[in-house]
Amino acid sequence: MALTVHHLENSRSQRVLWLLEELGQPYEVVRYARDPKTMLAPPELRAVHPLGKSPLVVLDDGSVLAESGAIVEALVERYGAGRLSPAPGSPDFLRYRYWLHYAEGSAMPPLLLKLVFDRVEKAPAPFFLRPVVRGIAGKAKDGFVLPQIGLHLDYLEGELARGPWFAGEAFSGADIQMSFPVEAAAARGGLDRSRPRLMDWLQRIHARPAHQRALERGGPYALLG
Ligand SMILES: N[C@@H](CCC(=O)N[C@@H](CS)C(=O)NCC(=O)O)C(=O)O
Repeated sequence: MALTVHHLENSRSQRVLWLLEELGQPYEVVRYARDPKTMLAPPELRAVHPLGKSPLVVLDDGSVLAESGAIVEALVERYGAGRLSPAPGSPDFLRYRYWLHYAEGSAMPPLLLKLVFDRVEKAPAPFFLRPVVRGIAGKAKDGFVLPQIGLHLDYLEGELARGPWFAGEAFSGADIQMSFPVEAAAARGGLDRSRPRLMDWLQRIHARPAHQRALERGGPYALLG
């Protein structure tokens, strides 16, 4: 059985294709389209894992991996042979593991809230409720969501002053895992040229040949900006 990536269009699973391209590890892709109204994954993905969320990877021994940070860690461990990870036990390895967790555990929640409140603001509502709904969404965004996104972006901009890549001098799986929140921030979280190190990092990751090969395997990816 070949290693298989269950890939939802425009999603976090783009990172897994990119990682496998960086590793030169052969894999198969099963593509899924989002429901155009809800943007959710189709129910078929629940046959692979009960949550039906992407990415999902089925290893050659049939084990199913979910949760992108855990997937990146497991694939680098299994196929990396020392590549894409700092030496275990080194200070950079601690940073590497930190970013694998931080991307989904800390960076994504405010970006997801921004997406949800943007949609609430635009959702159809009876005319007499519209000002109330928009007022609540606007207050949540201005009072909490946008300042939180700004806090994270300032932090990340500062971290990239320590070295060219998130886990130090070498490109690693941490950069792959961090790509989704930084791309989401550029697409809808206000990340722009005022944070030049993050923008430069984005340019450098997008220029990698493996990143481009992954786009060919995964299909159009709207988060590239
Ligand atoms: N923290 C999880 C999040 C998984 C997740 O929410 N994936 C999104 C894709 S970006 C998804 O499948 N959304 C469609 C749905 O929830 O139906 C991870 O990093 O793997």
